[in-house]
Amino acid sequence: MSTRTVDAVVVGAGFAGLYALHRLRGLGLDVQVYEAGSDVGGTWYWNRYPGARCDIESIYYSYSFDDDLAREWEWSEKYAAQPEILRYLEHVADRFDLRRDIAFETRVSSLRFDEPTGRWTVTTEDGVQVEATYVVLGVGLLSSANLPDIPGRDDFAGPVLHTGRWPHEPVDFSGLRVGVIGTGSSGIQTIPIVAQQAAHLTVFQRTPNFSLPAHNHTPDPEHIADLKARYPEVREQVRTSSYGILLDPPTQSALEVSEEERIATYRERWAEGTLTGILQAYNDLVRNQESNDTAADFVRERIVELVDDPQTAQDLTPRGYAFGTKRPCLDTGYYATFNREDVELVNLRRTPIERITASGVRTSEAEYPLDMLIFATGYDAMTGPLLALDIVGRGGRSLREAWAEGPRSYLGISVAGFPNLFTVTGPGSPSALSNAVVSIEQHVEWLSDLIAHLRATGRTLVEADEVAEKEWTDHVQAAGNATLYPQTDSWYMGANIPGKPRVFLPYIGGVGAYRAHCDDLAARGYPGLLLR
Ligand code: N01
Repeated sequence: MSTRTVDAVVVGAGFAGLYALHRLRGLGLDVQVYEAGSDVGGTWYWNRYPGARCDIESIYYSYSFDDDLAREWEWSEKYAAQPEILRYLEHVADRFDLRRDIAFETRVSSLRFDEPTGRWTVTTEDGVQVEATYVVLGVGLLSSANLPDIPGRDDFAGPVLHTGRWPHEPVDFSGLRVGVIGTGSSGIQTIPIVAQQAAHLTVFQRTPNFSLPAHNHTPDPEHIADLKARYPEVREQVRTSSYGILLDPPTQSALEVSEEERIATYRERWAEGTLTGILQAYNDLVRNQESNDTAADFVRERIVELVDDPQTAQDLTPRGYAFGTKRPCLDTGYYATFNREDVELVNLRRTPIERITASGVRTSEAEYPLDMLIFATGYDAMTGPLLALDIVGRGGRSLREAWAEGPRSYLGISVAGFPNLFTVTGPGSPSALSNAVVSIEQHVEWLSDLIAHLRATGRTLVEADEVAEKEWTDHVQAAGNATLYPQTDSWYMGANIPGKPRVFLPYIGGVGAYRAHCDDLAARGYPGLLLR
């Protein structure tokens, strides 16, 4: 059987893969997309747990590449819930006729670079092979579910769910004793909803998180009309901002203003209900511990106000790490949920889990009988989804070998020894520290312009130069080391996965500055990349 040859293979049909397909098609390329799910959506296809919604305002957490799409689509909430975001992505797939080039329920199992032909052989789990000149990996940052190896994990007799692999059919919690392990963004979103239905909910918390109120609501039509009326200007502001959202950059240190002024500012930001409002109130909150303490203390005081039982309030209060260095959460009624009689918090720092049994969870202190267990235990972030693919580049060297001591990448998009392969929002790019959709668009546009440049100049191969890759990788670490992030155990540092190298995974230089740097490189003929 002859192997089909295409210009490009795209892996994943979420925000990244869909836009990559659209853009590469626009260059006249023959593109094949592979997607493990049965439809488009990526993260928003898999994360169907109750309460799942974005925590960047929907008006910005959407594509900006098509003015008509942006003007016509109406979000029903400030922070849309998962079903609406999924409908949006389905609409995009229909609108741009994307599905015809996507093979669904098809997981890529390996990618091999063939030096003589300069092409990638992409093999799927069902054995189909295709050859491609370019490979675009749009596999997401947070798509490799982490199911921690807790003793007895497989012994539990009832249903075991992971928030990132939620069933398609509705899950009924009525009358059930439900346990949730994990209190990151997923846990914090789902816990209040599960609590409303379950007979009893036990929350197993290892590290308390800083969570801020979303104050979600129907968007003000006048505000939306105003944004849409000046859409090109708004889009430009978002694209050149630090985080990919509209926000006036802070100019002062938290320590430059009086305590009274600071508290008033934090109160205002708390009332606004955004993920970044408090963290971006001052310019040194992620760099200076003393400044950070002012914001952390403010949030801690709010937690104590919201939770009735003093011990539970203490257990829910984060301490020992800087506010923002573990990704903060945006919630709807999270802390108040612990005021319910039928909700119990188990502090695993005081009483660790000893094992999961057939009928529940046993800690060092007690046995918690359960009918259903939900793992909200996160992901092997950023590198996990890439390393799950068996990628072998030039000279038979695998990506796993190349990244054994942590990811190395030029701009977070290209890796030395892996020609014509692009990692959308890969480690070393702003990605996780930004509105992912804005960062995705920037990467997809930049890489498709690069491919257009190659074609226009008669080149067939592009690959990161090792020296440039080292310099960029060092720069990413230096930028991270100038902040408080590396002091905290978080998925940004790979610290949530046993044995994972501890490096700062995203680039903290800011979306706008990063874009300007990438644009400058493009204008100068792509120094740092070897074009052959
Ligand atoms: O995962 P997490 P997540 N025993 O890694 C705990 C994005 N997101 O799925 O902190 C007991 O944040 C772990 O404890 P600890 C967003 O970027 C966005 O919630 O490691 N507990 C932690 O409490 C987010 O940051 C939205 O001590 C264990 C939790 O599980 C990222 O995805 C919604 C454990 C995992 O928290 C990941 O969020 C959802 C163990 N063995 C997700 N192992 C939006 O709102 C882990 N934990 C857009």
